Amino acid sequence: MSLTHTPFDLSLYLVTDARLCRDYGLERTVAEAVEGGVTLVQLRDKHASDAEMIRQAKQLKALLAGSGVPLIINDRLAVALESGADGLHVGQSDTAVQAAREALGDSAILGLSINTLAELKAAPLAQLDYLGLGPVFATASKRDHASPLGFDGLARLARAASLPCVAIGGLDARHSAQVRQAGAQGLAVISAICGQPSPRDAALAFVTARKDALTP
Ligand code: TZP
Ligand code: MG
Repeated sequence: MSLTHTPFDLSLYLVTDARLCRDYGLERTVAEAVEGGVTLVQLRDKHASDAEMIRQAKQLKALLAGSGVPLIINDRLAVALESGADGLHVGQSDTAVQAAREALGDSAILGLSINTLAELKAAPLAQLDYLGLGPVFATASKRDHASPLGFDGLARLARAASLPCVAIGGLDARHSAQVRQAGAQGLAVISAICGQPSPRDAALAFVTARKDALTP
């Protein structure tokens, strides 16, 4: 099946954490991070109600209008449907991919978290647009995360995957080249941008690292 989804670029994928963004504010963090070079934003909130998350998603959607940066919702299908977001990211124990695709339609961007080759084998890839591979390293940003893959584990999964992949977990700008060498299209980050003194400069550091890696 070929999906006619919204175009997206996994190069620098910001996953939000409202608590980490507290000093700066979620909207300002996202606005500055996009100025700095973030290419995709995922609204993730393990504490907010659906209603609160829908309100936040609508605000972020308005803020991102015209930027070409899509907004993806973590886990909550109802929020993705209600808020006009561009897509949904699900974990292994969230809404089933098939059900999410049916509810969201073909134009939505749909991503799935993968930590093992068995999960990759079992994934309904034809229903998906991208895979999140991780965690690459242990991280305090996700409770009870799966075992860290390291760059070797990341490369094994990225090589076996027939979809675009974004790496996640304990990453910062210094990891840009190794992540790409491992075969992932980009880096997904929370704490390397959220809660940083300047989210704009933090995002720019990834863009600079990428340029440096591409310059012979
Ligand atoms: N999934 C796997 S690791 C992770 C998620 C949501 C957290 C990534 O946060 P950080 O701060 O970039 O390590
Ligand atoms: Mg989840």
